[in-house]
Parts: sequence; C-alpha cells; structure tokens
Amino acid sequence: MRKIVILTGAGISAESGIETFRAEDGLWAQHRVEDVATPEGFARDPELVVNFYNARRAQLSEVEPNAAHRALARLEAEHGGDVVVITQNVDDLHERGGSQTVMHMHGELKSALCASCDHRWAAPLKMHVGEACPSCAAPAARPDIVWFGEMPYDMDALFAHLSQADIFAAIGTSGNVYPAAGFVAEARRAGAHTLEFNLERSAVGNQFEEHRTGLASKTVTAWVEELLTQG
Ligand code: BV8
Repeated sequence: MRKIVILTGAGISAESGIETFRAEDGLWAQHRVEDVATPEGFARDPELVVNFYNARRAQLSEVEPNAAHRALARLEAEHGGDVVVITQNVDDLHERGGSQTVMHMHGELKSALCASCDHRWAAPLKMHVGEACPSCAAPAARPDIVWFGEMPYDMDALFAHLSQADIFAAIGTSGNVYPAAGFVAEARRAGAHTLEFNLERSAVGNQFEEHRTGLASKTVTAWVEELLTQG
C-alpha cells in the first residue's frame, strides 16, 4: 500500500482559530521573530519569551481540532498503508483530532525542556523563568520549542520517511522556513507524487505537481474521501 507523508503548517490550524505567523494580523505581526523565537531573544528577555508561549499554551484550551485535522486522522485509521504527519505546528490539534503518528519537528507547547540536561516533561499551563528541572534541579526550564537557528527534532527519521514516500502533501504552510520548505524536493527525489493544499501558491509552490486551492477543512476532507474510495 502507498506510504503517505504529510507536512502541516499554521494554515491547518487557522480555521480552529489559531492565528498563523505571516498573515497581517498573525503572530509575527505582534512580535519581532528575533525577540520571541530565537535563543538570543530568550537570553535577552526570557520573561517576554516565556509569556509569549504561555499565552499560546493557554489558547489551546479555547480551540478545537477542525475537519482537516479529523480527515487526516481518518486517513491514518482507514488507509491500509503508512500515514505519517510531520507538523511544524506546536499546538496539539492533530493529536486531539485523532492522529496517532505525529512528529512535532519544531517542538510542542505542551512540553517543557531543560536547557541543562535535555530532560523533557509536560509543561505546566504557565511556565516561569528559572523554573527548576524536575530531573537535574538546574533552574534551566525553557519552552520545548525549536527556535530559529536551532536544529529541528528527528531530522534523520523525517528524511527516512520522505525517502519512502509515495505521496507527499504539504498543508497550510507558506514554505518560508527551512528545512521544512525543502521537504517537497526530497519527496520528489524519492519519486513521490506531491500536492500542495493552500489558499495560494506557497514560496515553494512551483515544486508541487498538484495544487488544491481553498480552505483546508474543505480540500483536505475531499482529498481523504477520494483516497479512501480510490483504495
Ligand atoms: C535550522 C517554532 C539549521 C516557534 C518555528 C536563509 C535561507 C534558508 C534558511 C535560512 C536562512 N536564514 C536562516 C535560515 C534557517 C531558518 C529559516 O528557514 N529562516 C527563514 C525565515 C529564512 N531555519 C531555522 O533556523 C531552522 N533551523 O535551519 O537549523 C541548523 C543547522 C545546523 C545546526 C543548527 C541548526 C529552525 C526553524 C524553526 C523555527 N521555529 N516554530 C514557534 O512556533 O513559535 S518556525 C514557525 O514558522 C513555524 O513552526 C513554521 O515553521 C513557520 C511558520 O510557517 P507556516 O507554518 O508555514 O505558517 P505561515 O503563517 O508562514 O503560513 C501559513 C500558510 O497557511 C500560508 O501559506 C496561508 O496561505 C496558509 N493558510 C492559511 N489559512 C489556511 C491556509 N491554508 C489552507 N487552509 C486555510 N484555512
């Protein structure tokens, strides 16, 4: 059966009410990326950064997965082959939508990381600067988020999935951030059929063989229906 690898970005959570990064009223419009999503920004003003993620973590309890998240979970449950969701998103909507195999390449709001010993634990709703690590007790707790200039998680595993993909779909991502934006090139090298689901062409849109334009809640649901009836 065909192996399906799916990359998602902020656009898949937009209809759940989580703002994207690059929309004019988006997350980066309110903050400079350098101030809140880089290790330098965290070193300069840890309070600002911890509160930026506390606000986004708090929002999780106010939002629900949408039809696109649920469609991907249905695909994983009903497609005979391998389905892997690689997400750039730090929210938990894929899991709450029913997906089992989710790889958070840029980390997760619900996880905390010790900058000293790399221990991870379930983040409290509100994190505080200088919180002690439950494992090594160093006052080095930080959001378990991959910032700009940091290495995304599980890169070897991600590239292994891409090298075996028969179908690669990118959903709701603007293709501005690497290495995620380079995944379509990897998938094409593996001979995968590539599809982009977006409201408009992304920065790497010309590298996809197929484009499904529209709201992900509609286009992804229709695509999954098609795949599952096709067999
Ligand atoms: C690394 C966590 C290497 C934080 C994030 C020059 C060239 C190439 C690369 C670089 C360069 N200079 C620097 C770099 C590297 C840098 C990078 O790519 N910079 C860019 C800006 C040029 N990348 C990194 O630093 C990465 N690490 O390269 O490490 C390395 C090597 C050796 C040793 C050490 C390190 C790490 C990047 C990760 C940063 N962290 N997130 C947080 O969430 O707060 S990035 C963050 O932004 C997201 O995770 C995501 O990746 C990105 C947002 O992008 P999208 O998800 O695409 O969201 P966006 O708003 O942009 O787009 C939404 C899309 O949805 C739109 O297209 C819209 O049309 C669509 N949409 C909206 N609504 C809908 C919809 N579609 C369908 N339906 C809808 N309803």
